[in-house]
Amino acid sequence: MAEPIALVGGGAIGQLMAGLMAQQGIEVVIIGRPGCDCGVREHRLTTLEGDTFRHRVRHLTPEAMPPCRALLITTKAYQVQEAVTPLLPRLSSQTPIVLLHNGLGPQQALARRFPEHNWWAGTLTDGGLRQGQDAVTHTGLGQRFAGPLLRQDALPDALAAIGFELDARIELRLWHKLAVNALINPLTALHRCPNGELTRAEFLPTLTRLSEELAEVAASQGVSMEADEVLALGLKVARATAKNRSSMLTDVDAGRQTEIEAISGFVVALADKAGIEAPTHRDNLDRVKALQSR
Ligand code: KPL
Repeated sequence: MAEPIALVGGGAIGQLMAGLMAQQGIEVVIIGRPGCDCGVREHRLTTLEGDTFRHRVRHLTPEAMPPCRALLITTKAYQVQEAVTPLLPRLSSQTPIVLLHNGLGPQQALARRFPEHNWWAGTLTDGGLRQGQDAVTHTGLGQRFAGPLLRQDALPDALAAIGFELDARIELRLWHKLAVNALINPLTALHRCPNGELTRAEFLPTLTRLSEELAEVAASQGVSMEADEVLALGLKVARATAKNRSSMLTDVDAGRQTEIEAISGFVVALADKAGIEAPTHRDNLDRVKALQSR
């Protein structure tokens, strides 16, 4: 029998990945925190067509992770390093480790620290809504891309089976996703509004400054993104997801830690390193951190 896919992070995207793979007959095991409740649980995926797909998933502690054909990480950006590091000794250096979180920073940090492992990063634009502990609704069909960070490698078959495409320049795609998140997420959290509100004229000056600063920081890293391209992308996604509450707004409302450090914090840290001013991203960083600590 083929080895299973191991998945860490049981939020909406993690459960969506598990459900889509189970539909393709691929076994997924979910790795919880040390000491978590283990056992086989029934999960439910409500498909785009409104059908209910039920599948059984083994939940295991990190120490019980079996040999797997790939490890998928769908935790929040700030949880990735702590979640993945203890699992590394249980993985072969060939096993793809696929990081699917928002923001940038942890991907490069992990790949630099453990270059013997087969690091991948990916991004997807599907919508998923978690409905209870083991249930998720697929709310929007998106595009799914993944690419290796250190090696040339073929797309893991389990990712291909659920519609991921190989992107050999995944870092550029991650920069585009970072740009979208850096324009939309902090402002929606600070103004407590759905994404579509940001297309109103009053937000244009701030979005323009965020785009200009981001393009300058990207250029300092050898990443070519024009400010007007960044702005157009941010506005396009804000329009396309107009009714969505961003993940950062949802986190703030739930009193959870946000991914601000891997989004605005990443931009500000690179700006500081390159001696560039990024005052609008810094302002977002400070204000969202202040919201979190209330
Ligand atoms: O990725 C997102 C998020 O909320 O984190 C966007 C694209 C902004 C959709 O809400």
